Amino acid sequence: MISAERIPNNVGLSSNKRLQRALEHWQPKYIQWWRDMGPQGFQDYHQVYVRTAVSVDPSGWAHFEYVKLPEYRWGIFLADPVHDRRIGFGDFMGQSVWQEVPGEFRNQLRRLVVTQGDTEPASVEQQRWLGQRCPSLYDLRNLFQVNVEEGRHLWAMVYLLHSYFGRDGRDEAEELLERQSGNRDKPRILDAFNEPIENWLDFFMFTMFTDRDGKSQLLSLSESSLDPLSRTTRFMLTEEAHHMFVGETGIARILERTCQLMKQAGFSEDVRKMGGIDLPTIQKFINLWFSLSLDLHGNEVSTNAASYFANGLKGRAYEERWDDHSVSEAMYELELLKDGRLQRGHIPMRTAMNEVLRDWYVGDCQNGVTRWNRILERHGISDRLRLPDRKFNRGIGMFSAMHFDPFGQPLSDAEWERRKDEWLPNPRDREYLLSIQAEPVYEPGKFANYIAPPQRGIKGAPVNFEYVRTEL
Ligand code: BYC
Repeated sequence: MISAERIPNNVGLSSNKRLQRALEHWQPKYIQWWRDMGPQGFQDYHQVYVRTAVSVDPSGWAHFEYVKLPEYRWGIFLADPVHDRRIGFGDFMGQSVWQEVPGEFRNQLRRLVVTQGDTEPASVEQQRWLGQRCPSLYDLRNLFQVNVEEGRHLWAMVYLLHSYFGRDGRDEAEELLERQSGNRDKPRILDAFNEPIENWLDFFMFTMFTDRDGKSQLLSLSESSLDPLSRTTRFMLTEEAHHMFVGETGIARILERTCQLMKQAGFSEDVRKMGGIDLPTIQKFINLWFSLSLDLHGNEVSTNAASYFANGLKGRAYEERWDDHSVSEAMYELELLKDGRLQRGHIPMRTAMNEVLRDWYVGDCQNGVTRWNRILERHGISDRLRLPDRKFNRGIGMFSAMHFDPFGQPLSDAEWERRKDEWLPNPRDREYLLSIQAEPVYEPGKFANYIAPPQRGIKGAPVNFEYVRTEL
């Protein structure tokens, strides 16, 4: 019998026999998946100083302890209910929110929950080798914190599938453990979650840009008329914030170190000679992960998105900040690619909801890049990092039909082939990064040469705290 203590929760698990039975069936498969596909080499002997959510109030949420990863207590939490919550947008605006899934929207809602759920284990799979190349114990612990929380996000979606989608939901929950990132026969659903994350620059960019798409999507799902989905995603957002912190500060620390090395080299030397990561390489990884994460917002013109909005399934980020919540007449202006030519045009705003969310996302990413540039400025370095144009390197949406440079200028196929290595990581860049990450740093307080230490440790602990310890 699964005890409520093993699965911290605020969904009344101990009195819900049906859910308990469903989870009893699913949990052993999850643990087996974690052992097979989770952090490689960190399953049995290592204890990690992680936080475990034991309740949704701040004191219970920030509960820290040493745990062996497969023994982490993955919990199920919903944000507190909002009294008399009403549907805030679309055709049913003003009506009471739903506590059960309406039959007519069952397929659409299931698809949204499954797509969201699929990304969570995918990211753990993508990151499973990074522990073997970590720049410090502090970073190793952060990686595992992110991993266990992605695992918990999977639990959150599986809770919804088991509780609200009957037999189909149970089948989907099993399949979430069967698809595998990068597997040719059974890949993960969205493309970015099949890309390898083989080095720590990939990891920090992923947590900066791809987890931020998690934020976009969770913000829009937290507006949903399906109240359990809204409450689940609202709590997930609090965890997502830490993942983006890991990404943004990880890159900030690399930049700090790169600037120090550039100065030592008299501003002229290639920092690779000193074991650092040069700014052009950092820019290429921004280009890659930003463009992959733009794709995760879907097509610019999407009837799916229009219908999600009309039916109240998925809103806009911070829906309450908009004036018009029905959006039945409004038009949206955007750049369109028609017959191979770029032109500005207008489309009904409901069909542009993916693009509206992407606008929010681009703004949020830009704020992060601006903060990174302050580090360069502080060191008196005139180079600046930038987001590439949103047409660059797209695999989804209308701009995927053509090639564009990072400034948004169209390119012929031949020109793209000739120049893409200038803008995206090439095999030599990847080889170099692996070469400086070949030896993991497991000594407390020590950091790899290419990254500066953080300004402070975790939860008041010093930077040289033993965040991961080996029990042998
Ligand atoms: N890759 O009408 P469209 C996170 C397909 S990340 C492959 O635009 P829609 C996290 C689409 O399936 C957040 N295929 O689609 C971060 C459809 O195919 P079919 C995850 C794609 O549905 C880090 C066709 O194109 N959250 O949480 O409007 C670590 C038509 O496209 C892609 C969600 O996904 C793609 N990128 O928009 C851990 C939220 N994009 O069926 C976690 C839920 C589109 O016609 N999902 N297609 O053959 C959604 O809201 C929507 O599914 C999407 C796509 C916004 C993703």
